[in-house]
Amino acid sequence: PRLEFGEEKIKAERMFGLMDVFLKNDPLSLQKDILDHVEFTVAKSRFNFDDFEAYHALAHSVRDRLIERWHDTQIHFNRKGPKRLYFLSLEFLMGRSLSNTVINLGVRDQFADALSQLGFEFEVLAEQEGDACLGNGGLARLSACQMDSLATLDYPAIGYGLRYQYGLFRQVILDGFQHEQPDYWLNFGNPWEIERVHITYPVKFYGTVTDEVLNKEKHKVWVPGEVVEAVAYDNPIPGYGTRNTIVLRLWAAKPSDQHNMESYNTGDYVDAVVNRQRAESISSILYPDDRSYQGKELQLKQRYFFVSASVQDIIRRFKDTHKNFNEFPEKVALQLNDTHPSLAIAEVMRVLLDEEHLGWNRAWDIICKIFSYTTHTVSSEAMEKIPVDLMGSLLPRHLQIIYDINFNFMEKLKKMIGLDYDRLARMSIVEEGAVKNIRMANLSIICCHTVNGVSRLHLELLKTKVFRDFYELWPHKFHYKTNGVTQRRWIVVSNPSLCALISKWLGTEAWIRDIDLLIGLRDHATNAELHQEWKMELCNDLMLVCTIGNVQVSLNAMFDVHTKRIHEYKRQLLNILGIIHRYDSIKNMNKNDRKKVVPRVCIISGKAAPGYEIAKKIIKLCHVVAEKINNDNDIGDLLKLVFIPDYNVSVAELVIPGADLSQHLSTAGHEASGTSSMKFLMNGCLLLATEDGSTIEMIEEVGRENMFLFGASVNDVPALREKGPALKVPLQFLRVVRMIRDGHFGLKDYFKSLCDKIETGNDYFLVGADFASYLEAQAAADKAFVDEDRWTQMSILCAAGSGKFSSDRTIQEYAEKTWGIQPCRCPS
Ligand code: KOT
Repeated sequence: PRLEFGEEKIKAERMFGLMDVFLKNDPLSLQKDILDHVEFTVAKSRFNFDDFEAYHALAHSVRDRLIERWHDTQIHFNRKGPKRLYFLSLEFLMGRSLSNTVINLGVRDQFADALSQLGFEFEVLAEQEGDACLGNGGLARLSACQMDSLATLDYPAIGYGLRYQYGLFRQVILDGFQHEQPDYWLNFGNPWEIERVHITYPVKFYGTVTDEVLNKEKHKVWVPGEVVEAVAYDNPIPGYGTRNTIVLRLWAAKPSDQHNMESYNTGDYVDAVVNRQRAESISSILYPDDRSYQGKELQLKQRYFFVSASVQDIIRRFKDTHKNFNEFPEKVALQLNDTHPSLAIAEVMRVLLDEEHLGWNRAWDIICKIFSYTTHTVSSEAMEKIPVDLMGSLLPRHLQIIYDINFNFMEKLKKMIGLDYDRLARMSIVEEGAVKNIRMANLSIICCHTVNGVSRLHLELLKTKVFRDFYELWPHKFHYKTNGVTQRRWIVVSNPSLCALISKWLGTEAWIRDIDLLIGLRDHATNAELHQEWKMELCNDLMLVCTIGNVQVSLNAMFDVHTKRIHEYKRQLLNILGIIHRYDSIKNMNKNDRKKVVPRVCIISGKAAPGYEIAKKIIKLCHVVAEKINNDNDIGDLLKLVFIPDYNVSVAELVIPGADLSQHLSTAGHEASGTSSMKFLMNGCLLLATEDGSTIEMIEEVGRENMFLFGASVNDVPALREKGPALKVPLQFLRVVRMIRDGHFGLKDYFKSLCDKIETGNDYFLVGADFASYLEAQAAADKAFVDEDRWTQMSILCAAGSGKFSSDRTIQEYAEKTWGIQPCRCPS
């Protein structure tokens, strides 16, 4: 039986009194814990185990400490009863956990010492861990950074997601072509999760809705056609410099025991069991994203499964301490990470109406107070639309509710704007046409109290283009919170030498929790001693070299990095054309001029969505160009091109600290924010970038003179596109495209469609129009690189000015302005 609240309180107090009997972190205790886990968890002899087994034992010892703090945090939150944030996201890119966890717990050095006395090296064991890739890219890594900040800033928050059995596909390159392999990441066990066999909820699908009378009132009853069980897996997320440890709760689908029993009595037993097993497929796979929504049934099932389990969990937690729903909006904030979890709106409405029997007006009032939504895109193709037929068959009751919400909204809208049918049609949740669709963005805007963009420019585009009709109706709903990344992972974990250097020159480690202090580096930007140490630090290249396989590169070269998902708008093609131009220019230089060339190692890395043909061609093009350049003895060290396969969080952790220059080339107006640029900036890497997304805000923070900016601005883009075939492109551009067309790198037929895409008149992303300006920025980077002092100073100023781009700042803004939550710090 559950303890009464008062009893729980007494018990908790007793527990806090016993704090010093909890796990200890002295070397002997740690060694004993690790060896016990070798013997009893990994089940190997403590006298004979390898690195992999040692990693698991180590991870379990760390996990024990995490669990302890997490329990304390939970007890503390339960006692205080604060408003909680529920962060709903279908994607989290957590990467590895070990180093991040021990650093946040403040026990890294203790564990490293304990291990070394056992004859193991911490770093070597850390390498044994695989990445948790439960997401596609920017949006998913952002969720991970935000969880770290929520924990560190002591906010009472819970993250909800799906426990995919297959993470994002692994990219394998064969003969320069991308192939996809499944990432069955749980194969070797996952020490970072805690299976909660008792925290399960039934999730219903299909079936019919009937009217029933209960206590003289009419109610809708949904009789499902299929029921699946959701099981919770908890992943503790420790804060840094605090005892607070929050949780990321991921749901896995299991066959349901209570339902679908009929088949057992009537049909074939074996068939029935096999059928039941199919339930697990709901949470089995992460959909690779190509930014075009396809309306697949399994994907919709997956999203509803996630939403329903999370909503049941949230309502159960609330009802544990509340008798009615009056206080619900004061205790619950629900954040939708893009529209992917937006079915939660209809689900909460359904529960309040059909299960809690609240009237429509009361339920609707609650909905409007609890939901907020962040959009991560500027492209309307990426906006989620669910075919009405699909929704009607899978979620019949939700479709009714969405229709009712829409009806009410349309009636209200007509009164406000009159009978402007075009506008009414654009703003309706239901899109009419050959296939009727539910527009999830419209549903979200109508039901959320706040819609956030992810950079200032993004909000501007939402207001003037993407959501213009809605902005004109409800200007107060629209805001932005510029994205940020966590300095814990992106400096402290991945670049420990830079971390030590920063702490030394700031005279404190406090910047790890208080990023504003980073600006203090500016005071030393011209200090010769710092320059010396900073330059040594920039030579981190060595690490990078180890990762780029069998291409010989010079350490004096500029390491020029372009890593992100392969997408036309991100313009990896512009980079490759620039490299071909550089190659061609060097080939045509005399000996003297060659001496002035700044050697470059160009690194490109990123995955293409499996069905995205053009993106896959770009990867192949990169490989054929690399093949040609890297094997040209005449070029030697002056230019190398390397494609690093299977880009993920761990690859990013290696590449970012080693980069001198990083490229962010999106056509202006296409990148909602961009977050990799923030990680490079924090690491003192200079940026070659367009004025897009959050770059515009970086210019304000570090100064235009410390960046290499190029290309059309957002305001220029429409006019340039308008020009069509009359658009001027430089001769150099025509020349490099001609080289590809003529088969200079082979496969001319294969690359034809790629060349056609950037031909004048066809070049939607303006590769040709921006080419001259791109080459100028590249030349400026070369020039700055040879002036070591100037480069070093620019690098210091970039790191110093990167404070704004910490997710701590972002989360604090969300907490204060959107969610209305307060820190709730666990005593330590
Ligand atoms: C994917 C599908 C539909 C809608 C949005 C996406 C999406 C957007 N996935 N990742 N993003 C990126 O999110 C980042 C975090 O906000 C941004 O920095 C970046 O510009 C987006 O492209």
